[in-house]
Amino acid sequence: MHLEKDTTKSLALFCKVVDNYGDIGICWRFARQLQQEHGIVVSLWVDDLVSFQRICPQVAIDLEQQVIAEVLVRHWRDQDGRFTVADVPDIVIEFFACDIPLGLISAMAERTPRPVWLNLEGLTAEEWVEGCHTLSSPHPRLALTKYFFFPGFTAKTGGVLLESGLQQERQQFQSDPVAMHAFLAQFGVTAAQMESFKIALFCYPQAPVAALFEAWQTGNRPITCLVPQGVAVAAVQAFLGGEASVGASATRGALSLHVLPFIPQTDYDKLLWACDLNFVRGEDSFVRAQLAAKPFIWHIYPQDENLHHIKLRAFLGRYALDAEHLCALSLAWNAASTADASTLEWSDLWQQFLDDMPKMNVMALNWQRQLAANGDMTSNLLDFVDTLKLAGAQK
Ligand code: TRH
Repeated sequence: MHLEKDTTKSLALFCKVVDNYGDIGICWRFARQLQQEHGIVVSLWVDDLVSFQRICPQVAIDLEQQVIAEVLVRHWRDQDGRFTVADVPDIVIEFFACDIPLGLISAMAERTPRPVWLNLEGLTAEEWVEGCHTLSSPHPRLALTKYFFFPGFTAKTGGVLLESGLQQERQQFQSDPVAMHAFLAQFGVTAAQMESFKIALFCYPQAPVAALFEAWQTGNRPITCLVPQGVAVAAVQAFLGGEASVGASATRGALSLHVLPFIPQTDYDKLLWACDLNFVRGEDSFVRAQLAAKPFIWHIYPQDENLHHIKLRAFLGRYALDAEHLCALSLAWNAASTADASTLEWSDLWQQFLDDMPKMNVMALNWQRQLAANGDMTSNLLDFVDTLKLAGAQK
């Protein structure tokens, strides 16, 4: 396959789905932005089309290659592919240290000029990232250098994925109650529930959802909780007293629950924008909640030896230093509290958190502005590519 054009840059992005939807979620968002906002000819190589289809229903899972939103999507089946110099694009990106095919690396070494080769890393708020962002790693045998690109929350990192029109689109949607209601009404949210405190729930199965449902149910503020299908299934079924199928809903005490379809990624932002509070997880929904400029609780992807607790605290240290109740609920949600889990009073944690909403709304808006001030990750990455080219690093 030949991707070169005279003036347009070409780029191949390699994505291995380790788990769930975040890997392809990030790569798909990134690929579209590269194409739509920078006119780059993008090939997205992905090994798991089934996961991809869940966030992007247009994906046909049986095709070797297909074009979606002007991105060439290629099913990455194995490491054996044969590549010639003509197949090598200007930029090659491996997401999260996935090993790209050896045949491609050999062809990359033979191409003049060499392609820019980047490893796009995972997002963390830890400080060490600033020291590792854009570091180079020369290939042990070939005349090729790989560079590490770290997304992040400070100006010394690559920033986060942020589409150019996003904030305007969000503000427009959030200032249009009719549009917000129409969006939520398709999931069964009534006019009365529109006036309640609305929560979108996305988390890993081990989150203490039942404890929180209990606190919401017995609280005095009406709550409408929207849960995409497949999320928190055990607690949702227990609350509903039946299958957690799309369209199922129930009200007990102050809590009304609706099970939604898993929403296409292009619409997921609207759910976050329309709710008062978002529970998110992993990496991509976590970033989208921040860009929604609304308070959120993050369920971090679990790692061995509770390494994720370090990452969670690093983030809270940047985001929520002055918000003790947000920190307390976030730590409890992630089983990272110093207190014994069995002694946690969820009703108190929740009520204190809720009382802090006005302050957290301001914090969320300021944080979103701070992220935007770091520049968007895609532009930052392409600027870095240009600096490498200017420095002749790819000759
Ligand atoms: O799905 P996640 O848990 O994904 C990941 C992966 O597990 C990955 O291996 C790990 O490295 C990473 O977390 C930290 O959570 P995430 O990152 O939020 O991705 C979910 C994607 O699904 C995101 O692009 C938003 C999208 N989504 C929808 O499109 N519709 C929906 O209804 C929901 C709930 C999510």
